[in-house]
Amino acid sequence: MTTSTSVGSQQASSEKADAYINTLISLKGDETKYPFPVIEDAKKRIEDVLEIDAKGEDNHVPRDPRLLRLTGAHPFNAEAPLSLLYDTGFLTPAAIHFVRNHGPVPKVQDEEILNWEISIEGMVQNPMVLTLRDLISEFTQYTVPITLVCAGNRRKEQNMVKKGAGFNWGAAGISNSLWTGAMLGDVIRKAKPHRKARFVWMEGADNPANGAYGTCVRLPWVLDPERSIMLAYKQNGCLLEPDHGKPLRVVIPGVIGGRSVKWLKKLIVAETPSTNWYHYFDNKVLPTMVTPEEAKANKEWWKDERYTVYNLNIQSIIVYPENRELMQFKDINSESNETYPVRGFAYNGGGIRVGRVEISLDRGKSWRLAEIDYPEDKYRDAGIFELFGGEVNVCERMSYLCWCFWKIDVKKIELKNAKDIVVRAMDENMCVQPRDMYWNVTSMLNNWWYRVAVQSEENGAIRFEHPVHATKGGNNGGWMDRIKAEGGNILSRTWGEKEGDDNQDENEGGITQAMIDFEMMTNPEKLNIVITKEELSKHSTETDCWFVVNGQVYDGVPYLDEHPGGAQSITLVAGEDATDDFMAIHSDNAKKALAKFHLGALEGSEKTEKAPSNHDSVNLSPTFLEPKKWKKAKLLKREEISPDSRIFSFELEHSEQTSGLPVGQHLFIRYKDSKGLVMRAYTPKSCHRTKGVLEILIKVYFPKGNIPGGRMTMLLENLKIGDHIEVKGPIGEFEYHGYGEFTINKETRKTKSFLMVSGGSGLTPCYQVFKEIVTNPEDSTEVDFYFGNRNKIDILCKEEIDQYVKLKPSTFRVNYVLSSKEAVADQSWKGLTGYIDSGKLDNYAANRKYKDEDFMVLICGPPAMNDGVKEWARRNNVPDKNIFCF
Ligand SMILES: Nc1nc2c(c(=O)[nH]1)N[C@H]1C(S)=C(S)[C@@H](COP(=O)(O)O)O[C@H]1N2
Ligand SMILES: [Mo]
Repeated sequence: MTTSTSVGSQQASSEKADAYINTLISLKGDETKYPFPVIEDAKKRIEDVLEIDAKGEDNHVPRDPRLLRLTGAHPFNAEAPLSLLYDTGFLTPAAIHFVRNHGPVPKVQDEEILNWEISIEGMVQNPMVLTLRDLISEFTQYTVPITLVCAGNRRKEQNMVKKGAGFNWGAAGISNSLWTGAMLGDVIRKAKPHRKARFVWMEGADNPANGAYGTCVRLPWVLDPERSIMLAYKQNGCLLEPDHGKPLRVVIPGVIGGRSVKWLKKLIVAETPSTNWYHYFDNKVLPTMVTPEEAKANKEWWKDERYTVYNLNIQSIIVYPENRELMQFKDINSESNETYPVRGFAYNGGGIRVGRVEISLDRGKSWRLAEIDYPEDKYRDAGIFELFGGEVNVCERMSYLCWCFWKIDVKKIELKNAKDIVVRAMDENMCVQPRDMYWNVTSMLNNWWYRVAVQSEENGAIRFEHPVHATKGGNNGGWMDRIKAEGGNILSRTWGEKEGDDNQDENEGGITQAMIDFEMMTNPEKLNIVITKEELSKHSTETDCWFVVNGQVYDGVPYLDEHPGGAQSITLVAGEDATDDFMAIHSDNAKKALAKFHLGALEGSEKTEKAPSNHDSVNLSPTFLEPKKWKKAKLLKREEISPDSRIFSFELEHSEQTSGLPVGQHLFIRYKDSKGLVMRAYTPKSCHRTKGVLEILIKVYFPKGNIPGGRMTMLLENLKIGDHIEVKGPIGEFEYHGYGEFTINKETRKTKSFLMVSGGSGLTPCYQVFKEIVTNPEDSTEVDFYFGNRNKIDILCKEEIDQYVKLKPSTFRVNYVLSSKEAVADQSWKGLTGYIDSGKLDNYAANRKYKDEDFMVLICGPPAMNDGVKEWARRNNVPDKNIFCF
């Protein structure tokens, strides 16, 4: 063990120590003469204690006011604004390095620094106590550029989907500094670990809520120079700042920040992982189905070391364009080649290099390779040299411990035409960032594609939106917030954006793959032709072969010559049911191709059980809907009840006919145009007693800028009076019979009271049920109805609902909840504001008369709302069978 610094002495007095430290600080040179990035923090240090800290336990800790505080005043958890972090470059000054403190910052005077003691104990032959002075003078000192990242980086995105156990990090819970100190491996080696030892436990001097902060790291990693695990006392050439572990901390590159224990006091060598509270209950990625309730109830999840996070995962983030950045197109036409540099950073764990960074402007259909700059390589190329009193030897290892920067020029016109920019990185192990979020209860290591949405603005400009905006509290300012407010599903294929053909989110409840397949594989004109089994059996030869898929008969002859699987695969099923084989191996295209050869429905199959009736012949049936047959209905009337909602009235077959739709069930509407078939589920507004017409209440999703509107709602919007649509039903698992009696999943039960929660156009199923209750003077079932909308103007059927309240004021209680910023600020609004969350529902629960088993929860809204209500109900021990989501 050699000491590369010539200064330092075990006998240094307090004054000598000061002088010594000053020499170390002054070792910095002129930045311009280095062929790699260097920082001189001493000149940029922050001196002032902020007002917010002055009264608290951290009143001795100076902080940079530019850092965004992510939690309350204390403990301090903060990140820099994303663009500030990026603009600052490869090395992050201590002042804006992210901070994650679990408790108050230990107070250590400068005079005490060199006498700071750490103990090395446990499974070692030479247990010892070392002062920082010993550490500096007895061990080789190194200066290493290292990126630290908190495991919770990007957690806010997960919390927007579903609130987990941690606070909201944006994407700047990452920083990169030059750390100076001894290698932890050198120190542990000197203590001589036993052969059976596998872990090094670490403990800090801080004393957060659950005892001293502690965790562990694997011993073989500690001993591996490629890992470069350090005991650092300097950051960017200066003694550690209080927030970053003054006077001594562990720095573990490539591993989540949570293992890099600050204010280090104790090292314990052991055979098993740490038993510290923070090691068990922090820094885990539990399986995605473990809910907050389950994680709380069942501590075994936390003690399972398989779910402990050590290495970071591959990550890339877009910095520019920034959140809310506006791009104008005044002087740019469609031929313009003017480009914009899309750029950001990437990092990875375990010392594995980021191998590539790609962006997509078409949601992952095609990708473009970005250029990557690795400033760490400049250190590698510079050989061995001294910096800040430590040896820089990046060239001696082949691991990658720092972030890198990527950039790609994109034509502005392409950005204008894109719906979003997504980025993904892949490491040298070919591990790539996933498209889908791996939601987990601690919301850690979130690394799904970083998506910047492109929104059209007035005058042809576009505005960029990051997923979230890092701030304490409010959710404002990112696309996730916008999608939530619109009632979209963030996790859908289109990230919840409503847009024509791509849109999978617009009220598609109840459509099963089987229904989609059925549409695809049949010719509507043949559906009413019944083919007997006898007839089928006549076509079972090698030259004349029919076969059956899903109860429909197809002609196999045209396939004999060109079937990719050979003629035999057809003749083998001649005259037989080929459903399993066909469905197992065929693509959607093959399924669609089958429709051409559709001959009819096989006798006795479910599609033919009902006598086929002709659309055009007069039907004197008392009810209109048939569950297995599409029926035409003519548009009679279209009423605009708000700027974007309509009531469409369709004519039934005769004036005495009712829809035949039980209360609480829905129906399908389909419409065919040149672009194909669209199908959606709706609950009518008219009731099962209404005669002659079927009224459907619909919120229209209009196109916005270059984003097309909702496919079905725009088709309906453009229907002319007299046009036909097709309907089929009823469908649904819930039916209300009156007097509290209902059937759910075929079981009939009774309740005294309903809690109904609807969001936006999710009104209709609940409306059906409460209307039935309220308009029957003898039905005394109680109803509490929570109705969430953005603005007052969006509240569908408000007047009617208010009328119903007047009918039964003591048993029908309505709570309107408005979520838009304007509504929240509106003093004249007397109803509730915000989202329908546990707070509001707890209040309901407190006033409720009935016990859990006597009430029934009905929900119909956007997925986030539905999940929230379900979660609340489960937490309040409402049995699952008493919760129903339409
Ligand atoms: N003693 C101690 N060490 C600690 C913590 C802490 O609260 N106490 N927080 C950990 C976490 S979760 C992270 S992400 C890093 C953050 O280091 P920084 O604040 O220097 O950025 O410190 C880790 N070390
Ligand atoms: Mo962390």
